[in-house]
Amino acid sequence: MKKYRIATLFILVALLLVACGGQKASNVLNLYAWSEYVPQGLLDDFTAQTGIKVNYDTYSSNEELLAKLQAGASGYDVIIPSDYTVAIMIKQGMLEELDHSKIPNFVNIDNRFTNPDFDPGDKYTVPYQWGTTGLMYDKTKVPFEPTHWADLWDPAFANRLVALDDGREIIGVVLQTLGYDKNTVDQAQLEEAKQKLLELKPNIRLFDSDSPHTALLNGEAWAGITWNGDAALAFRENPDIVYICPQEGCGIWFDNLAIPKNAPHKDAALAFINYVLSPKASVMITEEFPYSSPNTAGLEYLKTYDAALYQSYMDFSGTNPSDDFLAHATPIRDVGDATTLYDRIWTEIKGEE
Ligand code: N2P
Repeated sequence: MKKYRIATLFILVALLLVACGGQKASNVLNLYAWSEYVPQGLLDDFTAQTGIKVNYDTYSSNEELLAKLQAGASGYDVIIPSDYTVAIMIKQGMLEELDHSKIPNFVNIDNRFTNPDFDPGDKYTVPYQWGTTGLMYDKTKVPFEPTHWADLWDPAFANRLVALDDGREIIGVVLQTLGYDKNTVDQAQLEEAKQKLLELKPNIRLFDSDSPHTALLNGEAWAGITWNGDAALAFRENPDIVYICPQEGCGIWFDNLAIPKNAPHKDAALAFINYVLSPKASVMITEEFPYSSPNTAGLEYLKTYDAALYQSYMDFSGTNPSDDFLAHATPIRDVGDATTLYDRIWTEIKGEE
């Protein structure tokens, strides 16, 4: 009889421990992020400091991230959606609220990037990197100096362009070329953009969002529609690379760390987010994937850590765009139901190979 009572007691205590949140701290973190975006050295350092092992799965567009989560993928702890996708995810209840008491390094973020319109009050996200979508070219290869997106339609660029594999970005550029709002929901304008994009296809050698600068560096492509960090990587290898915001206007975006709803390792996710906002992690990010940094303390640290790298960051139009560059930059917005129209056009364009 006594034996049973002791056994019951044990079970009760065990149940109580679980119920009181006596769970063990997580020792694994599942990161789902853009490819070529989070340095392995950063992940290794985080593991060395915390004992938390990081699995890094990649995607190449916001649409891929959204589709995967909407299809029910539930194992991820940290994701890096861009502005308009954050807005969609908040609307659909797909993100956990952040416990800011666990993210003291948030003070390192430049307040130009806090409290953004897509996440008022920073309730669900903190900034990771930001940047532009512009025109990159090799000035020793191009037949003439491009200043407009429209220049890319010139037959001299036949099969010599690389373009991001990203429907919203590329259709957005074509809309800008036509003088339309890049977030239009007007069906006729979108149809016109599709025709215009079909006319550009003979000039597009490849669609690549992961490493478009590779095609420029190896000479396959002479110009391209790319993100700033990729242009910065190309410029490091080849000073003849130029990156501009074309006359019709370019793009601007803000990528953010967030925790998907019901993430299995929320404690690890918050520890990771706080770590990524440290000056040391920030420098690792800028060293390897030089998009623009929203981290003031990180940039301050870079100045002393590697003065030459800091100088090239400050001097390059991709990493440190001028006010004039930014004045012509427009963000992608959530277009609601018209999203299916953009998706259909993009599928049709891509199917036309
Ligand atoms: C990195 C992708 C940058 C994300 N490969 C652009 N929002």
